[in-house]
Amino acid sequence: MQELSIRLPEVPDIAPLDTFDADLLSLMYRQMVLIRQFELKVNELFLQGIMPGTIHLSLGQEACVVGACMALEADDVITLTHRGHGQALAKGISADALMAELFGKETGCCRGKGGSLHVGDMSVGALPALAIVGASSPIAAGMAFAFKRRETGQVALNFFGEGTANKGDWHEALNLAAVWKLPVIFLCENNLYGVSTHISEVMAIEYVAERAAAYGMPGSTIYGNDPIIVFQTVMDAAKRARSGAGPTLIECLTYRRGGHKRDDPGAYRPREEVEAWFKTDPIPAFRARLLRDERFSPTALDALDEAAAATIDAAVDFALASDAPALTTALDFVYAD
Ligand SMILES: Cc1ncc(C[n+]2csc(CCOP(=O)(O)OP(=O)(O)O)c2C)c(N)n1
Repeated sequence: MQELSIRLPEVPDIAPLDTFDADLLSLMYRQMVLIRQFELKVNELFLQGIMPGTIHLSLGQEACVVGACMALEADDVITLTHRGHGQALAKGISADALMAELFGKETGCCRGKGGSLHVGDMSVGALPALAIVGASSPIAAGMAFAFKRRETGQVALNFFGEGTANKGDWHEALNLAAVWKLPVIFLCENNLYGVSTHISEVMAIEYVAERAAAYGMPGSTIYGNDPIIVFQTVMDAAKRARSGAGPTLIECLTYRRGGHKRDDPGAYRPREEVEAWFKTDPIPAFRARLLRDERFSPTALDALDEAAAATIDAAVDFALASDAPALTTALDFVYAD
């Protein structure tokens, strides 16, 4: 068996932000804070026994999803994973619609029929999540195939975890996407663990992106706790996809702050690894980086924090006040018309 090796974060040199538009940076910060606060609230409600269902949180992975989604156009499409709350909010699903979905209410983004594991909304380009690990990669390639055939100029972005990269359907998707030069981006949120299994126990290579070469597409492993690095890498990949040059594999190194799901304290993770990664928490790091730029002040960023908190409180009120779907709608959307 492969020996478990501790992987500590390597934080790259951070470039100055002055070439970036202040509105874009504010939005990036606001989105990351919104996702963080959304999930902290969901966790709190879950522990109080108010929030039903099982919940996979993406606390700590906010920079990956915000950087990636902000690099896409509104009509580009993402596929979501079981850890999809951040992906959904980053692509434009409202906190109201997402919270209501988690409560199984008819005002939810899937009309209360999906729950946490199946969130999405095609009106904002977020394909409802599939809980079957790996199943969304061929679907992303399929959507990209349609975009190419119809010459729409759209791009599909497939979110997945590093554990998923060991599944057969994932490999088939990458192969076909490369052979047919499909406009798809495969974006791995590598948080080092598939449930409790460390990457070094299931992969004999160090990085998922090394596999790109085997399929004939570019691949890169980047620091995933900085939204600007992710944003720029996905922008390049999207440009390449739109130009007809084909797919790209991007691996974002990140870490989940909690366990795999709510009943998992994550005790299998070495303390040294946890402590090192927790120090790289993307939100305080990005905040500190913004504050080194004279266009941002603590007061302005505090105001964004407060606005996000108000949005989440309103989302909880909205969800609790909404009705459950009527029993008569149980079979709606099960079959195509
Ligand atoms: C085909 C399939 N096998 C097993 C599972 C159970 N399962 C759910 S999430 C998960 C781990 C996925 O790990 P990774 O792809 O790294 O994503 P992460 O949970 O780290 O975000 C597993 C094994 C599943 N949902 N689908």
